[in-house]
Amino acid sequence: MNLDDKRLYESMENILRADFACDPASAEPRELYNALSKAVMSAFYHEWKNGRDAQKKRCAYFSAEFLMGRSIFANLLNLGYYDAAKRVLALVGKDLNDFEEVEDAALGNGGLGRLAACYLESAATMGIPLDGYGIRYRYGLFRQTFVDGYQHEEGDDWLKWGDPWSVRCDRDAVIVEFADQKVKAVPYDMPVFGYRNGVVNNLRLWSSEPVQEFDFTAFNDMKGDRTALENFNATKICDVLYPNDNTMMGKILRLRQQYFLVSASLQDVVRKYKAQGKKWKDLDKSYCFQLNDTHPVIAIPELLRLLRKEGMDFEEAFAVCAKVFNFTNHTIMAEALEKWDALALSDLLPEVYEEIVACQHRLESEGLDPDKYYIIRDNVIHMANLAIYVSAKVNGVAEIHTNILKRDVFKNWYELYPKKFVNVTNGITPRRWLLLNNPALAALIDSKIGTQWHTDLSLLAGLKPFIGEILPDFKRIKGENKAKLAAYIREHEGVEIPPEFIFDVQVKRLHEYKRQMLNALSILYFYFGVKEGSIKDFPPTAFIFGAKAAPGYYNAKAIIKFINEIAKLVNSDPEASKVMRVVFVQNYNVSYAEKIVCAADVSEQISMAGMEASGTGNMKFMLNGTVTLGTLDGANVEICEEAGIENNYIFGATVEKAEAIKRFYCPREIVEQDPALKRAVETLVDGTFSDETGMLEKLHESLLSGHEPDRYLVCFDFRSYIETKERLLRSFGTDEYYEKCLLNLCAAGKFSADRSVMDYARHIWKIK
Ligand code: 26Q
Repeated sequence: MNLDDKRLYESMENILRADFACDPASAEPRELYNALSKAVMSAFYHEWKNGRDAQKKRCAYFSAEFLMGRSIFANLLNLGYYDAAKRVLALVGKDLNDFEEVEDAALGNGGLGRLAACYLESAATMGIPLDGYGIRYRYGLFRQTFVDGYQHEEGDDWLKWGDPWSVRCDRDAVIVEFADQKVKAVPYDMPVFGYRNGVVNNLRLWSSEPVQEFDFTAFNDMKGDRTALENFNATKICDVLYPNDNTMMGKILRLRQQYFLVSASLQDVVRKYKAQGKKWKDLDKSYCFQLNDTHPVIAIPELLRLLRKEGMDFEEAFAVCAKVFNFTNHTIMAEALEKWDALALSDLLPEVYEEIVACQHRLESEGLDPDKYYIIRDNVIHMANLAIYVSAKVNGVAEIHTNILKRDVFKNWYELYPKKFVNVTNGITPRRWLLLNNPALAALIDSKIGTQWHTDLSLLAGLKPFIGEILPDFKRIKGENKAKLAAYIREHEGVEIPPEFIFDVQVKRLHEYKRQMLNALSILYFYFGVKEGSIKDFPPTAFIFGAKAAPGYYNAKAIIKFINEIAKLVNSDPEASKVMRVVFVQNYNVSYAEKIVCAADVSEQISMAGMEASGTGNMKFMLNGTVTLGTLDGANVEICEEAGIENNYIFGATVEKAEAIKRFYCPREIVEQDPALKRAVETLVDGTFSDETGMLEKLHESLLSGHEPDRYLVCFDFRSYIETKERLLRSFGTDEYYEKCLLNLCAAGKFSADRSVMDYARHIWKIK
């Protein structure tokens, strides 16, 4: 046993004795997990709590979501403790795999929340002083199961095994005030470890609690005294994450969550800033705030309010805010842009509302066209407009997305403030999304170009000359990853997928614009083609889906049912199942993604052009050596720029074309002229599938009739998709195909979140 192992073992042993009254040999996995995590935490206490330079400017990343996934494996990797932990566990006959039962911290919905998590890790690795501020939801994104092919939701008890990676900081608790209640905000701090560089940044998640101890007698008596009820409600604020993704819901509890997050976080920063004894007008020299979409935008009027309380006049306070806030937009969809009813907001937060009104007045006084520039109009508050008006910088998340913001969504604002608008293309952390999820491939790369690329992903380009050499090993590793995934799917979904099949994967939130429907219809097209004999020698393919639908999103849930019915049809067919399998995995989350991404042969990124702001799943697959079957949308465009369009499989209408088509689009005509497409579409209503709810019929309706039939051009892109997909599947297995995979891997450098956070630091935060 070397010194590190010995220290780790002894530290674990002490924790097990004190907290669980057991020793390493008798401890259960849950107890070992807590002890190992806490032992690591205590070893890095000094770097975490004393390692910050008070002179350095810091950025606070305000986000309603942080989709962290599991911390233990990523932290061990970053700290270089992975092997030590393995050895120490082996001493008592245990294994890191025992911790596969640990729940994900799913305090986010999808892309936006996972991006925040990747940025925290990358900032720590790049030595950028970035702190996360969020909400410690008691229940994260719901746990999904399928019952008879329909999605069911259950509460996500992510704290089941405890939360050893957080520390409750009672001494930093603050009070948050609403018009009708006061609540205590208690912070839980989570260390964010840089990759083997000794840097530890912080993620501070707030939890709401009653101001006073709960008084049952008063509660039972309800003596005209509001306090008891207020206290009872306090815990509710952080109860649960709203499960919506790219759709707005005007729920007042959601506004309470947003203000709770923002008020507590700003009080925290204000307290620290005051302790430094500096002048308020210089706040931007010490701090800036990145607003992750509109969800935390209420921070702007809240800081105005606080600065006025500190004695500034509105113009002075405005000048400070216009320097410290920056705003990231993640979607162009009108239904996702946040709006709040002015009356409801002024009832809940009267002083904050006054500041928003003051912003509106200031805007009016600039003599601009009030139809083009407004924050409040018809008693509705437009949060994105408020954010743009006051922020120093506004950014989109991929080139094409930023261009659409400038040209279209925020056109008027761009004309007024052209210099405010910048692009920062999204990225992913290569530590979690290659080193951790695909260690064999990472080791293969190391053996050719060393390990520098772990923190400078552009160096992957240096692997190009070795492509021929590593090809056989790459194939073998992919094969092994596929076999592992197939075993996992067999165990968890009860579906058999032969590992030698092509793994064609679409995993992401379920949304009509992402067009899981297009994929589904293509599977039916291939199925009927194989059955009828019009498609010969179909390359054996497993179509793998993973997605959660927002519980209130009817069509999204219908699409899940549809795909599950297709899976039943295909998998139980003795002929078709020889060359096709379909599986929709349950409860797709970060940990499932780690297993899937390293095992995919085809990455489906097939959103209607102009709709996907960036996408980040596309980058994860690329980094693991997977070709993209996709549209020219979001970051797919830049993936093709980097890796060559000829090395990917691009189909469908471009943004320009899609916009033009939409004006005189009639999907019914297309379907009538395409019998194979018609056959697939008609399965929704011809009794092929069992569905008592009528939701499949409704899907049929939304494709062919109704107000805006086939809003996302599924029928229009169908042929182009089928042709490209069939060409891709038929090229699978050739050396040329594997070369394309590796050329994509070599070109993935741009999509490191390290590059993204450096872009933010240089151009937006002005740090370093
Ligand atoms: C708003 C109001 C009320 C309730 C919920 C919401 C809400 C919650 C989450 C609205 C939107 C979201 C999430 C949006 C999102 O994840 N967008 C994705 O962001 C990624 C990171 O930039 C991009 O890669 C994706 O393209 C984009 O869809």
